[in-house]
Amino acid sequence: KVPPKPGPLPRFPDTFLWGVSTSAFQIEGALDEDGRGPSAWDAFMVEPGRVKDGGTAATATGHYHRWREDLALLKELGVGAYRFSVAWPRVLPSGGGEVNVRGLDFYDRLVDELCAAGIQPVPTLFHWDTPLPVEERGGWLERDTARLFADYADTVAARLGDRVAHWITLNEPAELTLLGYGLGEHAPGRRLLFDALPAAHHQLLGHGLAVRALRARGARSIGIANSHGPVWPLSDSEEDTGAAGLYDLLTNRMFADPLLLGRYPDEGLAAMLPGPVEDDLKVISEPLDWYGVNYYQPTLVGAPDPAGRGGEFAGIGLPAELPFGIREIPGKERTGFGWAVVPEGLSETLRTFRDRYGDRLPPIMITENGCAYPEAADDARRIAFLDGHLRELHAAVAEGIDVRGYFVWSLMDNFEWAEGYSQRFGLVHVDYTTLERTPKDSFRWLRDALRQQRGGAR
Ligand code: GBH
Repeated sequence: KVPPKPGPLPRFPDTFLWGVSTSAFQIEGALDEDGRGPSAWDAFMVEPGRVKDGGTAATATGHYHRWREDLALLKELGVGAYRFSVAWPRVLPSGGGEVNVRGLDFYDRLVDELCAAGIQPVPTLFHWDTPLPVEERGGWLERDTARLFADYADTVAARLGDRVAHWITLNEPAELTLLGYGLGEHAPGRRLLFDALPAAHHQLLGHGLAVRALRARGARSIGIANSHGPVWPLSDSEEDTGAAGLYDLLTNRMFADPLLLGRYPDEGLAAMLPGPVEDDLKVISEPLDWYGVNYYQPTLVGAPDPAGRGGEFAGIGLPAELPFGIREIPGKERTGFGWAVVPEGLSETLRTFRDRYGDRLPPIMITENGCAYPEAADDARRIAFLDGHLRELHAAVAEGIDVRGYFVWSLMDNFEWAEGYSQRFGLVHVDYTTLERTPKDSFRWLRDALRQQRGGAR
């Protein structure tokens, strides 16, 4: 069933920032070029069975060589901002020490050309591509990685800081902790379950230290991109609400509370961290200029299934020994990835943030929202998805929640981590044989919507 083309979107504030997002490892390719060192993902993706169909990011979309073409697409789309990530292993192949100037040159050119096109550069400093030598010393399980990350942030800011509009320190530390260190479905492939929690604390500490390093270099607008979504209990039984509460704690509050309130939400949780964390929390809660939310969908959570199935997280079977189980949300359309389409979960997330954090909450940016569908060109379902989410976002803004921007994930189809090339999130189709880019209907829809937001100008 193809939904009809939606009518015009309600009007967002004139200063609202419209953008699209990508990340280095998912688009660049050229992993051995210009002095780049390996990342944890370089090693992980070639292990048998790790990535669907044996896909690797060796070429990905070829963006490292085709970035001018991609910049032309951004111009054509008419976005005011572009969120990309800087690859730590391009800048510091060993994680620290010697700077690889050719790696920085790449982002320097990109930033220059974005500015020349009137598109604000919004770099993310870390989107899961930990330098392999750092990973081999324990990666984010080690406290020292936080310090190395802050030094890296300083190096990037020294080169790009005069032109960068908004900085993002980390992308989704929750996902790296849970999928990378907890369940082993992402690099580095560790399956530590609750023993993965130190990786969360060290990422948050690295974030806080990086905020200080960026500010010392004159940065004025710093945020983070965290994944958030409502957690719905399967029933109002004590077992189900308890399980949902724990899941909410681990995926939402454990990451937002330290940043916004300067404390962990639960003492039992804090006890599992490499303590004492009091002084670290002062660093972690360094005030932010804005808070980035990546929203995909709510999660329906209940007590563990007595049959011993843990349910699925991101398509991954959860180990039955976890004290919660994820269930399929009934009665909703699903994306190609199988994720439920729930636009009202976006406004619910924002209301929850307003209620929980009150005047401790800085302005919000939606740093990712999007969906995977297989259609190469006529992606009416993506248009309906984006339209639905933007209407919910508008409702939240109209209620007075201070949201300053919205970024679609993603500009183009790309390497979807453990899913390889099987899930296409792009507004632009990528042919992985020829690397040809072809805008989908959703690209033209967003271009027209942005024109209309500007009052028909341009
Ligand atoms: C983001 O993570 C990443 O930042 C980005 O790199 C990635 O390409 C993009 O999203 C698309 O995946 O219903 O139980 O299966 C997404 C984080 C975590 C969001 C899992 C959806 C599904 C839970 N995702 N979640 S479940």
